[in-house]
Formats: sequence, structure tokens, C-alpha cells
Amino acid sequence: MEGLIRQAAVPLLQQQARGFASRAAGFWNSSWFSHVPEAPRDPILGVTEKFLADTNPQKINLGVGAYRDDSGQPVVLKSVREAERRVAGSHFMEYLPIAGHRQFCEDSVKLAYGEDSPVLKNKQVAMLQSLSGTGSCRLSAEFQGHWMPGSTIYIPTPTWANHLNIWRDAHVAIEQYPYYKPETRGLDFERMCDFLSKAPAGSAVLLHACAHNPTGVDPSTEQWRELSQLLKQKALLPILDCAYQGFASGDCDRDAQAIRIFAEDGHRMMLCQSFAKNMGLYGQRVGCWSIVCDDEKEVKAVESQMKALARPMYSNPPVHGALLVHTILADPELKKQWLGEVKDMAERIISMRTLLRQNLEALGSPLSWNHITDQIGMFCYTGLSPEQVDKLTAEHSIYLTRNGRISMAGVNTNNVARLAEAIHKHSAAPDYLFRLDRPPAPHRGPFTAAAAAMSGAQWGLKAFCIACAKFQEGDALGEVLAVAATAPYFAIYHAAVLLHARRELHMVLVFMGLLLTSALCTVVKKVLKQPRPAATCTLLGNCHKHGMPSSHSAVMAFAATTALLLYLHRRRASSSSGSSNGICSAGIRGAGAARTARRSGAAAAASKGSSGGGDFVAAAVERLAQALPLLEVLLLWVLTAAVAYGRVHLGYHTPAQVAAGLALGSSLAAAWWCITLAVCQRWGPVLRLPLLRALHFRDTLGCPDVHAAEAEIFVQTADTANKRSE
Ligand code: PLA
Repeated sequence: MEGLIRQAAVPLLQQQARGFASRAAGFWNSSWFSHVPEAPRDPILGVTEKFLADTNPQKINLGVGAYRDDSGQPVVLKSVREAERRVAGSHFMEYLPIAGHRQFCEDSVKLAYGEDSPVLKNKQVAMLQSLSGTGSCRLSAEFQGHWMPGSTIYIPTPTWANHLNIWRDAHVAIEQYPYYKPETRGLDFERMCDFLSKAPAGSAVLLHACAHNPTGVDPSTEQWRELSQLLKQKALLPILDCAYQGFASGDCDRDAQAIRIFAEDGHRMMLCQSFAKNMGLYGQRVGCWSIVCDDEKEVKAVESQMKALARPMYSNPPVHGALLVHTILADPELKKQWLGEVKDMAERIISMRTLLRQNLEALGSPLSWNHITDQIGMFCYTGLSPEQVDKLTAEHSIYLTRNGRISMAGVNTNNVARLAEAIHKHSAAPDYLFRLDRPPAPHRGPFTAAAAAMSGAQWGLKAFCIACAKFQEGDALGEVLAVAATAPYFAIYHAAVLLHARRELHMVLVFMGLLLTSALCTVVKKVLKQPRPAATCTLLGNCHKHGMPSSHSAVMAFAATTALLLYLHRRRASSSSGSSNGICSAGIRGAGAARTARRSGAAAAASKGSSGGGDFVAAAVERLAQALPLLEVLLLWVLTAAVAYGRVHLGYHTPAQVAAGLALGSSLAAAWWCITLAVCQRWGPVLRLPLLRALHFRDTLGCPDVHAAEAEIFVQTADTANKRSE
């Protein structure tokens, strides 16, 4: 136990102490950054860093997904060389527009959605040149964060490790759905659909358009169709990451089938394209980000917001790579040559899969290696554990990611035998397994800069705020109504304060009634499961919540109805003096006497002709004091109306949900009032309970004017004391 505490607590305390010390030291101008901890290496690009530092001439890099030829060398495609030759004379070194090279974007989306795609013909696609696939994903995540606030991204397990970082850094809530089944080494389609069918409407689902990284397992055409229908039914937005078009089957059109199925099915969707792999333009950072919208008008607005996201990040994209891609895609001959080269690359990878499997089988491995050839695309998800990967690296200088993924593009006829031997040697050990990437564990603890800098930490930040009603910028009425939306919380708070300060028996019941109303609304919402208004729920981030009835309206209706019933009850009590208890009638008498005295004083003053105006003011004040209880009730009803109207105006509820809330709150208040009267009047002895006595609880329901009665008692007590001292 002690060891555990030491292990867990000491580093944290040390880190905190270092942070504090360095912040303090910063004041005296020592180092500003001594508290910044070193981030762990990137799980993929970090492998290349380690590979480069290795001096073994036999080393093999199977980490990053970058294509190599059979001699292990990087490849510049012939079509790209030709495009470079054509572009070389260009004097264009100007800034591109924020959305990049328009023709490049148009060529790019044609490659994905298809030349004759209806969404392109109908001008439904907003597009922007992005910083390769990563840049597209990042912009998608930012767009989701900005324009689908509160929505969640569903990411497959496992996935490209950077997906998790990207959506985490865009502060979008992440859920991971099952994708891969280690036992079958195939797609876990049933669990995936089951999981996604429970995702709240308005969420986004990330899908690898083809050649899933790292598993190399894609849905079949039929499964893509089913998925598309499922997402449509459940109102989920597909975000397709297409980083390997052409690498799955060798055919760019076939690899675009998922994109085209979703577009045909009428989805609104996002697409992230990369030309890093299929054109070998890794360092040029050429990609295209597109969003399928309703119509041209929507495209205009969406495209303007896409640019608004890109501009403060990097202003505009680089020109060279876009020119190369455009040159190739716009020239039918060059495009044909390029498509042939993509096919060649895919086929070389497929032949390496066969060779690796054959080598392993020839070594007499008792394990099944079918998955090496069953999987498609650039990667093979071997099933090696992180410990086995470490051994491959330490003993054989073979570099791969710790999830057991190997980049098949790095395998060639010269290194395949050595690779097979090493895998065979270490996979024989019992810890051969399929490990799934886990999402980074949410960071718990204080929100320090040092902790925030920790790579892989996920901030599970949630806000606690009262009402938090959102309104459209510039909508002054909306702003007022958003403020009014805090009223139900204050009504409950107010009742609690009154209960504490005044110790009146009926307030116990009123307070309980308010809580009961709120709880009842929660239960009814759960039972009826009626969704929030579809038009606004994505923007408000409450698509996953139910809306029937509106609890804001119910609580306000309860408070206002109770206030009205209390007012009417007290009025009746004042007209039938018999019902009030001794102190209260003393109060009435006292208050009445004081009023008569005030009036006669004013009359006397008026007869002297000194202050006719004073009499008028006194009468007005008197009338106001009498009307105050009724004004309070009216104010509460006005507030209730504002809250109820606000729920609809701000898009939180439908009119029916608000009406149901008002009906539920006021009828509950009426029923509850009968219980309150019964408890206070019939079960008066309840006040003799030791706890209520000790806390000085009292019953003032019969008092027409409690404040007047109390004030009078104090005046009388003071008078008696004065007389005694005289
Ligand atoms: N999406 C997926 C699924 C990817 O695998 C990659 C790259 C990208 C997007 C981003 O590609 P980009 O270079 O166009 O930005 N994955 C690589 C490289 C090839 C990397 O990790 O950055 C990989 O080795 O997994």
C-alpha cells in the first residue's frame, strides 16, 4: 500500500512542486519553461525517429505508412515527375486563396464522389484545399466543435492513433465504437451497428473510406449499404477519412464505393482526402476537405465558415502540390498513367502479403497467418503484442508501431525472409495476441499547465452552470429570455432560503413540492422519450436529451400557482378573523391600529393645512403596501410566461412540451396545496415533533399578514420595555 502511494502520489507531488517552484522562479526571471515536461514520442512518427537513430545497416522500417519500392527506396511516381516538369516553369509564387486551388479541389472531389455524381452536378459540395489528410481531419473536427456544439464523434476501435488526438484537441467529446474482432480477425459488424444504433441523433461517425488503418479490414459493399441506412435512420453525420484511395483494391473508383454509397443515399457528410499516399506526395501536404450540403445557398455559407476556420490557423495552403495533382487529374493521359501506377503500388503490396505469409508458413509456424493476405491496403495488423514488438526492435532492428501494425509498403523481396524469421521467433511465445488501441485515459486532477502539456492526456472537462441557455448572437430578446431561464433555479433556491430563514411549516412542503415537480419531469421525460426540437438540437447539443415535458415551465408553473393559492388563502384569512391564531389577530389588530393612527395623524396635518401632499403620499404608500403581495404573485406569473416562451424561442422545447410542463406544474401545485393545507391545519400537532420544535418551526398559514404581525409584536415589546425603563 505504502509502495502504491509512493508510486502514485510522489511523482504527482514532485510535478506540482516543480511547477510551483518554476512559476515562482519565473518572477525572478530564471527559466520560464523549466516546468514543461517532455512529451512522449508520437506512436507512429516516433518509430521513424528511432529507426533513423539506429546504426544497424540491416534495419527495417515498417512504421510509417509510406510507400517504398522493392529495393526499399522512396518512390516518385512517373506521372508526378511529368507534372513537375510541366509545372517547373510556373512563375506563380503568390498566395493561394484561403480555400486553396479551386480547380485542384474540383478535380479532387470528382475523383472521390465520381465524375457524374449528382451531388457535384447539383453544386451541393463545399470544398477547400487542406494540409493533406491530417489537415482535413483537423478542420472537420474544428467544424464539428464549432457548428455541432455538444455533439460527440464516434471513432472506430482501433483507428489511426492521430484521430483521437485530433478530435481531443478540437474539444469534441469522443466515443469509440467496436470495429475489429480479434477472434475472427475480421470486422465486428454486428457489435459496430448495435453500438452506433444507440448513438444519440446529431452525433458524427468517423469511418475510414477504404483500407482501414491499422486493421486492413473494410466492410463489404453490402455492409457499407447497411451502415449508410443505419446512419441515415439514426440521424448520424458520416465523416469519411479517405487517406488511401487506390491502395485497397488498386482501383480508385472501387475504393471510393463507400463515399459514393453515402452520397447516393442523400447523406449530408464530410470527406477528408489525402494525396500523400496515392500520389506519393507525403511532404507536399496536399489534401481536400469537402462537405455535402443541402443546396448551393448552404454551400456558400458552409464554405465561408470552412475558410473562417482555416484562415487563423495557416492562412492559405501551399501551392506546389496542388498544381501537381491538378496537372495529373486534369490531363486524361497523365491521369491514366497515374491510375496505372497506383495499381502497381497496390499490387506490389499484395504480392508482399503473399510472400510474407508463405515465408511464415515455410518456417513451420503453427499459427494461422491467413489474415496477412485477407487484410487489404497498406497495413497488416499482425497481432503481435507491444512486448513482442519491442523484442523485434531490440533484437532485429525491425521498427513497427507497438500495436503490432506493420506497413506492408516497407516489405520487399530482400527483407521479407528476415522479417518472417523474426516474427516467427517471437510469435511462438504465448503472449501473441491482438491488442486494440485504447483511447488516452482521461486526465484526472488539477488543471495545471504541466498536466495539460502531457501528450495523450485527454481533458474530460465538463461545465457545471445554472441554466446555461444559449441564444443567437445579436438577439436581444433571446438574451433576456436566456437570463429568465435561470428563474426556476432561483425559485428552488429562494424556497430553500425562506425555509431556512423563516421556519414556516408550509414552506417545507412548498420546497418539497418544487423538488418533486422537477423529479417528476425527469421521470416523465424518461418514460415518454420525446426528443428535443430536431431543428435546433444539434446546435444546442441536446439531441441526446428528452424534452417532454419542459421542466423549466413545470417548476415555474408550480411556484406561480402555489404563490397565487397562498395569496388567496391569506386574503380569506384576513376577512375571517376567526381563523387566525392569537398572535396573528394581535398583529392584525396592531397593524390596523397603527394604520388608523397614521391616517389620523395625516388628517390632523392636513387640517392644519401644512401637508396635504404628505397625506396623499402616505395613502399611496399604504395602498402600495397592501397591493404588494398581489404584485409579487403577478410578477411570478410574468416570469413564468417569459420562461415558457423562452423555452420555445430559444429552441429548447416545442410548444407542446412547454404546454405540458405548465399543465403538469400547475395541477401538481393545486393537488400539493390541498396536502399542505391538510398538514398545516389538520395535523397541527406535527409542530410538536421534537425536531421541528428544536428548530423553532411555526405555522403561519392562518396569518393574513405575517410581516405586519411580526412588526407589531416588536413595536409592542419595545413600547413595554420603554415604559418599564421610564
Ligand atoms: N488518415 C489516416 C487513416 C491515415 O492513416 C493517415 C496517415 C492520415 C489520415 C493522414 O495522412 P496525411 O499524411 O495525408 O496527413 N497515416 C500514416 C502517417 C501514413 C501518419 O501517421 O501521419 C501512418 O503511418 O499511419
